[in-house]
Amino acid sequence: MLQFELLGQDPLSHARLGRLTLNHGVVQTPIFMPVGTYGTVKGVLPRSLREMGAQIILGNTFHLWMRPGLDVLRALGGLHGFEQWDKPILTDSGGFQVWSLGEMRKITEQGVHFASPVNGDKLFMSPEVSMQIQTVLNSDIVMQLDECTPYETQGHVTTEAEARASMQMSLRWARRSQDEFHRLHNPNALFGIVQGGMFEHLRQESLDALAAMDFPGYAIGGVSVGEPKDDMRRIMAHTPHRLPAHKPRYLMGVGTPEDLVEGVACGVDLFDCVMPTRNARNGHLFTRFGDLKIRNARHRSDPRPIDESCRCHACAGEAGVPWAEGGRGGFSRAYLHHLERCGEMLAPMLASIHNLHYYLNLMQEVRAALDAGDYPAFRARFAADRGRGV
Ligand code: PRF
Ligand code: ZN
Repeated sequence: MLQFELLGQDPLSHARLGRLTLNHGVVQTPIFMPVGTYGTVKGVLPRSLREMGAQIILGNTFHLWMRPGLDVLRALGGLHGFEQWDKPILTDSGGFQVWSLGEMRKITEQGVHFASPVNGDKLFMSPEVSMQIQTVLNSDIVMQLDECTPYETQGHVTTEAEARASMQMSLRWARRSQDEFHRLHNPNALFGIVQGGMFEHLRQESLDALAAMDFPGYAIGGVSVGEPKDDMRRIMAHTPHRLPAHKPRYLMGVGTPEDLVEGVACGVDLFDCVMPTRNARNGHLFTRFGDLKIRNARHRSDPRPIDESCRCHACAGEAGVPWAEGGRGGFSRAYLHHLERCGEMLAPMLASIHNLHYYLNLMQEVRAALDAGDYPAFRARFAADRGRGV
C-alpha cells in the first residue's frame, strides 16, 4: 500500500510538499531517512529516533540476509518486530551492496554470484531472491534489484556503451522484480530505480521505460558513486522532475545538507545517506553555521553546545530548550571533545543524535518554508548561515 498526495509546489523550482502514506504510517515529504543497515541506526535507540522526529528509516536486504538470516527475521516479526521500530521502513535491494564487494562477485544477466563475506559460502542474489528477502523483512518500501553503474573502475571511466548495457539490464531486473513482487502478494510498495550513469539521454530512456511500468514510486540511483560534484549536480538537476509528478521520488545515498536543499529544488522527496551517522563517528558535526570538528583543540574548554540553535538531546538536554532561547541544558563542546579524545562510546552516540537531528530538522524547516511559500528565501538564508562559520 502506498498513497502520495501533493500538498504544495514551489512556483520557482521543482520543490514540492507531500504526504506519503505507507502500511506503518504517514511520512511528510521532503524527508531524510536515517540509515540502519544491520537493523540499527548505529548507536541510536529507537526512542531517540522518534524523539528527533524520524518518520522512516532504512534497512539493508543484503546485510540482513547474511546476518541474522531469514529464519530469525521471519520468527521475530520481520524487520519491524526484530528492531523494535513501528514506523515505516525502506529496504535497499542489495544491488548496491553486492556491487561494493568488488573482487568477490560476478554479475550476470541472471543475477549476482558471490562469496559470503561472513563465512565464504557461495551465494546468489537475483531480482527474485531480493524480492523474497524483502517480503520476509516486510519493509514498507521495497527497492528493485538494480546494477549501480560505477563512475569508474580501476581508473577506467564508464563509457556510454557500458552505461547503456548496465542501465538496460537494470530495466530487465525492474521487470523481474515487479513480477516476483506481485507473485509473492507483497502488500507493500515497490520502487523502480533510474540508472544511466552520467549520460542524460540514458537517464531519460531509463525513466521513460520505468514510468511505463507504473511503479508506485521511483528512485534515482548511480549518483554519488565517486563522480565529480558537477556531474552529480547535473544528473540531480536532470532526472527527478522528469519522473511522474504524482509519484514519490527518492535520491539514493545523497548527501550533504547543501545537496539536500538543492535536491528538494530539483524535485526530490526522499533522501538517505550515511553521512550524518558516519561523520558523527569521526567527530564531524553539522551545524546551522557550518561544520565543526570536535577533536580540534579549540573546543577544549568551550562551554557552549555543538549548536546553540539546536533542540537535540545533546545540545539542549532534557528540557529541549536551545541555548539561543536561554536554555542552559545539554552537553558542552568541552565535554564532547573530552569524550572523543578518551574514545568513550558516548561521544559517537551524542554526535549521531545531534547530526541526525540536524538533518531531520533541516528537512522540517524545508517543509515549513514550502508550506509558507517562501522556499527561495529559505535557500538564501540557509546558504548565508552555513557560510557564516561556527
Ligand atoms: N542503487 C541501489 N542502492 C543505492 C544506490 C544505487 O544506485 C546508490 C547510489 N548512490 C546508493 N544506494 N540499489
Ligand atoms: Zn544538537
